[in-house]
Amino acid sequence: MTATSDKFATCNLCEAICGIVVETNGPHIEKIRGDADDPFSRGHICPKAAALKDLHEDPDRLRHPLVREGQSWREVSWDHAFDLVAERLRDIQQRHGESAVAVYQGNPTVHSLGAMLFAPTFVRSLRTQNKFSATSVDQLPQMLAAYNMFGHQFFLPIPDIDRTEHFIILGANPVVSNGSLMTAPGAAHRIKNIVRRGGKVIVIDPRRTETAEIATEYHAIVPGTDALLLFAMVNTLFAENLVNLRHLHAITVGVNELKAAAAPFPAEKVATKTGIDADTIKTLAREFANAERAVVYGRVGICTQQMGTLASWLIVALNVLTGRIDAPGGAMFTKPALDIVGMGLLSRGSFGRWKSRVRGLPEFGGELPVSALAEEILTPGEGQIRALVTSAGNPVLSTPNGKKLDEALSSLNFMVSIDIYKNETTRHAHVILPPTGPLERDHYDAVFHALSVRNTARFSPAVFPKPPNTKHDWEIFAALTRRMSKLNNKRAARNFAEAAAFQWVGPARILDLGLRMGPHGGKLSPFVGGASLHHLRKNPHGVDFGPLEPCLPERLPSKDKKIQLAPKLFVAHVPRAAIALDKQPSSELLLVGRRELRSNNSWMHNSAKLMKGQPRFTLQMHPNDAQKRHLKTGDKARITSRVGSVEAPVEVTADMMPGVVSLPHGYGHNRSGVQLSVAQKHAFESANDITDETFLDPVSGNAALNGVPVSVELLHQSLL
Ligand SMILES: Nc1nc2c(c(=O)[nH]1)N[C@H]1C(S)=C(S)[C@@H](COP(=O)(O)OP(=O)(O)OC[C@H]3O[C@@H](n4cnc5c(=O)[nH]c(N)nc54)[C@H](O)[C@@H]3O)O[C@H]1N2
Ligand SMILES: Nc1nc2c(c(=O)[nH]1)N[C@H]1C(S)=C(S)[C@@H](COP(=O)(O)OP(=O)(O)OC[C@H]3O[C@@H](n4cnc5c(=O)[nH]c(N)nc54)[C@H](O)[C@@H]3O)O[C@H]1N2
Ligand code: SF4
Ligand SMILES: [Mo]
Repeated sequence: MTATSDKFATCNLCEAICGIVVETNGPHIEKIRGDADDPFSRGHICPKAAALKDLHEDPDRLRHPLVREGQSWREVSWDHAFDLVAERLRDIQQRHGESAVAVYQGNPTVHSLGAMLFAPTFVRSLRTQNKFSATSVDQLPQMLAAYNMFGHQFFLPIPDIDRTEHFIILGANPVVSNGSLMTAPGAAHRIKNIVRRGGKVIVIDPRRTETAEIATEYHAIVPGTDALLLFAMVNTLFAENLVNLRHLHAITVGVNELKAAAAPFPAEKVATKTGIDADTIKTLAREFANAERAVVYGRVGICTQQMGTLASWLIVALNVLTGRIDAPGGAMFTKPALDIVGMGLLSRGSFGRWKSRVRGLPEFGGELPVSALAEEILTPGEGQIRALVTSAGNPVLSTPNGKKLDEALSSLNFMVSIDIYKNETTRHAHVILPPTGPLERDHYDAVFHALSVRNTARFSPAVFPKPPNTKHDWEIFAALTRRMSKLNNKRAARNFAEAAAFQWVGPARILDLGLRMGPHGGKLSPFVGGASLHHLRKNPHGVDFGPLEPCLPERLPSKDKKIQLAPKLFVAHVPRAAIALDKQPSSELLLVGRRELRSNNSWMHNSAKLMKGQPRFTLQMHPNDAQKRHLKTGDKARITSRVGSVEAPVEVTADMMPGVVSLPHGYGHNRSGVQLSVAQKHAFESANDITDETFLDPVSGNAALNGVPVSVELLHQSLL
């Protein structure tokens, strides 16, 4: 007889942070189901949760450090690997300067408490200006907007979707992505509830998405033109006297400057450019202004495009102009148990303190745009990058012109990857340091509780003990930090001391202190209740602190306690948007991305469970565009951009706007040296082999992964 037991845990694959129950039998997983007692996710999961079993058991997942010599890999001891890494990085820094070592941090970093707490000290110990991350292929414009408008890059307004009556969604597909910068487990259900309450849900996207399917209204928009549409909405609000800042009146500056900025963009002028007629635009603005509780929200499709910063700015601006910020049913701020913004645990941000060497792209929050990474490695001269540390990232598949970066990585003098797989990126590493998997370590969502539609907290102790001779990510970072922190100056000595102290204390006790000192905490007294690690351990399904509450101006991070409605940096770029009004439409097709429920960026394709069924790597295309090119569903097409070509089967669908085609990203597992046996059977090609590293949002340097001009031609016809 074997005994099964239920362990309560958290799915860490996406921002929805669903509570799960892992049914274990000794070291085995019998089943993973949603935790119906979780007060926040209430049993919701998606198919990816069950794939945590595949990930946990995956024979391809690395568990011990590997060193590469030529094409062959051998296992080494942790100490040997750490010493080797520190020795090589230091040697390169001594010979070529500190910035000769670059670092790239990927998305799963923010899904790990250990990495969140320990990676920053390690990155500081490198003392390099060449820091990159997935931020600049994702939410950078929204952070730049928050930094300029509220005074803190992480003070991000969250749509209060459980109480709104009017939800406008641009460039996001929460039914599939499960929500982003909007932690809302069961997002589809929450959106359906808006409709059930008699509210409106309006989706604006070049593709009639799964979210559009459950919305009350859908408008197709030409990729990259959202800023024009939003300007026209702002313009309508002013023209029709619909501006009403309500409670924000006393704490907002720049209303007149915003009005002037929007002046060149009346609805009539932007209609043909955006593909949305003038009456519809005006109605969108009027209904939004007149709704009882309303919010505009935008995400990846808004950020990763040429006018990403302007669009991100104008979304916040519309919410301010109608008094929706900090109002129930509008865009609100969290008060998380671990108050990463309020307690000053994260830096406010910075912009343009330095520029990338080759193209002069601006620093943001200490990082440079990743679109510049390949050229910084490939361009000789002083300041050239010669070594790279990657951590939880797969930039070869996830950043623009992946082929060029692929080549660049193979030219590095040294590369180390902290990663659980030998994949398209880490195959170039000389050393791979694999941390424990998500079920083998304690979990707390330091970031996503702070971006959530409710104030909740959940601590999930590791489901399984750490396997022998493995290390947690935080242990890897601490070990490397100690080796990298030379004791020859005060800052390095402090870094060393911090790393040593942190390592001794460990993430759980740091979290406990943070929870106690936070807004829901019981402080240091053992007799006062409130948030603490002990309290969360006693409530393994999570603790609900209730809906988001108004908190301005108290929590407003800006030094003058004001919301800046027209930041100078953004206003300076308005003429560029005006030029777009006069540009001739391109005869080419515009490529956009899409996500799928059973896929997670580039790295969950090794789960057999998720890869079952019809191949999902298809080029979606409108029937008119297909007909013009003599293409039908199933035909193989070649898609070509400035930087290269990929091949994909065509899927003809009226869901696409004419003139726009869509490919999912994260595939392309056919590169040699990859150890992903399931993914290699579903290799397909990488959409980022045709996205363009020179195609950018020029304000922030964020990659414009959407709206990329491409041509499409028939390669061979389907025999079916
Ligand atoms: N064309 C196009 N490109 C895009 C996007 C798009 O919409 N279109 N989206 C962009 C977005 S939003 C993002 S966030 C980026 C993501 O970009 P990245 O973060 O660079 O890529 P991921 O695919 O998330 O790769 C995650 C890596 O982390 C590893 N990993 C997984 N779990 C762990 C762990 O616990 N510890 C460690 N150390 N490693 C781990 C995986 O093996 C993998 O190598 O991609 C971007 N790229
Ligand atoms: N299943 C699944 N879930 C995920 C992920 C995943 O890979 N798979 N990734 C996670 C990550 S890292 C993130 S950041 C989030 C992203 O979460 P979302 O932002 O919700 O995700 P996407 O599905 O990329 O939605 C982007 C939408 O923008 C549209 N779009 C493209 N260009 C434009 C444009 O110019 N204007 C407008 N208005 N729309 C445009 C696209 O058609 C697409 O529908 O999802 C997370 N959740
Ligand atoms: S929506 Fe799916 S992937 Fe995201 S946390 Fe929930 S179960 Fe995990
Ligand atoms: Mo992302």
